[in-house]
Amino acid sequence: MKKYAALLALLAFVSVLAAGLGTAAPQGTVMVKETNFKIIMAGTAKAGSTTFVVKNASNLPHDFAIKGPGVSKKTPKIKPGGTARLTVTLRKGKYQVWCSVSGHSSLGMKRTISAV
Ligand SMILES: [Cu+2]
Repeated sequence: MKKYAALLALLAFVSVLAAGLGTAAPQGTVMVKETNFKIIMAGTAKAGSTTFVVKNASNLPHDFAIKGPGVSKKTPKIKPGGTARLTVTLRKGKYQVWCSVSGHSSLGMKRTISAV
């Protein structure tokens, strides 16, 4: 009986976690958080169709641009607290990601990621 209660508690906890994330991130999804002035994300992504889910966690507008093998795309400007999605097809190799709002990349909003 005690085990059952523990299991129920665990299930409830997992449900809360899942709700907190909206839906569970499907394969090929990369979460990105933008602040003043950093792009926080994993340094590698899987080659193939990939959706970047970009959350602007700052008080300034930002966007998210990506350029590399076969890809040159960016989101519209994302307002503070907003989220944008950008779907691209990554090939194996290196990609530059940055914020194209004037001056932001030189303040630190740029990095290189690898598709593997
Ligand atoms: Cu920016």
